[in-house]
Amino acid sequence: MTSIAKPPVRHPSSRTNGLGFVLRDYEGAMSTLCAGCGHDSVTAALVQTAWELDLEPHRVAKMSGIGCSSKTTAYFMKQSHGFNSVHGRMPSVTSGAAAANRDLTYIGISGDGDSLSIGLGQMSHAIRRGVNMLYVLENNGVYGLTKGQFSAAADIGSTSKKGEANQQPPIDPVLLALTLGVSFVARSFSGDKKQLVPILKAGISHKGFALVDVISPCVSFNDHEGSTKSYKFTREHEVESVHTDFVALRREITIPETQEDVSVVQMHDGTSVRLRATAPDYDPTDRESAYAHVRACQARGEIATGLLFIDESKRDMHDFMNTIPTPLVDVPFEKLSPGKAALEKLMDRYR
Ligand SMILES: Cc1ncc(C[n+]2csc(CCOP(=O)(O)OP(=O)(O)O)c2C)c(N)n1
Ligand code: SF4
Repeated sequence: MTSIAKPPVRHPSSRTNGLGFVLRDYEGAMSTLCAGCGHDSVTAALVQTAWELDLEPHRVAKMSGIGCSSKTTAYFMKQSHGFNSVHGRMPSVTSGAAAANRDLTYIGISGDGDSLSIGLGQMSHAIRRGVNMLYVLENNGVYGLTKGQFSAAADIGSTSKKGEANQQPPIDPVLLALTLGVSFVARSFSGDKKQLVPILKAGISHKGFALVDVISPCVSFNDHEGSTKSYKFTREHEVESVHTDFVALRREITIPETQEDVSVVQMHDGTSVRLRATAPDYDPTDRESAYAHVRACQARGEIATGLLFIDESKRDMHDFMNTIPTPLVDVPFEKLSPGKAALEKLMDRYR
């Protein structure tokens, strides 16, 4: 993402999306992160995702906690709602917001420190509840904002900038989410926009909790030889589970019969996509094999990326709680709060 303020003029030949907006309309404030920080690449992917999905900015709520990662929400979709909460508390604030207004698109951005240390309980319960949100975990293996302490995602033996080796086992957010019953989980790399954008699109379009763990190197404190979250290490150890692409729900597009490894599919907007099934035996709808795949990659010192698991049975927090279809913010106050007399009557039942 840019660290230089750009003039707010629109080039006459800029492409517009279905709402008539250009890509720049989905940008946010100027980034204050270090030049080269992976989090800024995630921002660029989010800008692209929101533009391509024709998201209406005023129907989006960007939620975050504290950390360099949590600043991301300021750098995209400047016309959207946003809430920058206390360190680790983004999931519960989002749960509350989603309970009150089920009609907004919730995009939560967090760090590995924010999510896996102070916010571990919060993230776990948002997964259990199936809060309908995209949860992006910008994972750099350190606390960037507080200058490079090991986070709970740091691998055993990976070193700090000064050379000290981490002794404690890491928490893998993908394995944790699978165990907690997550209905969508994927992993990607900030340096791989081609893979990340379709995954973010799929995560936003998924009904229920969608976790996207993004390896997002911290160039100031964790991009050195001994790091397992550096650009170099991630590029060398990435293993894509299946080639991922995202097609929005419209008229059915079928894959043409072909003898080739690559299928060319025509899209609604006139463009075409090339699909290559890299791992034909990988089934992203089987929780057990997703778990086994991530563990096997880990054992080989590899990083499993791509869409790792999806369950489209379409149950989210509102289904579990059996709430009404109308967002609570649109329900008249008298209905939401029937008054003192009704409360007294209810309390009488417990006396
Ligand atoms: C309650 C509380 N405890 C500790 C802190 C200090 N603190 C600020 S950000 C942070 C960790 C940030 O790490 P991470 O979430 O991984 O984000 P990054 O900066 O690496 O992107 C900590 C410990 C705080 N702000 N509030
Ligand atoms: S300290 Fe690290 S995480 Fe924070 S902005 Fe700089 S590179 Fe990014």
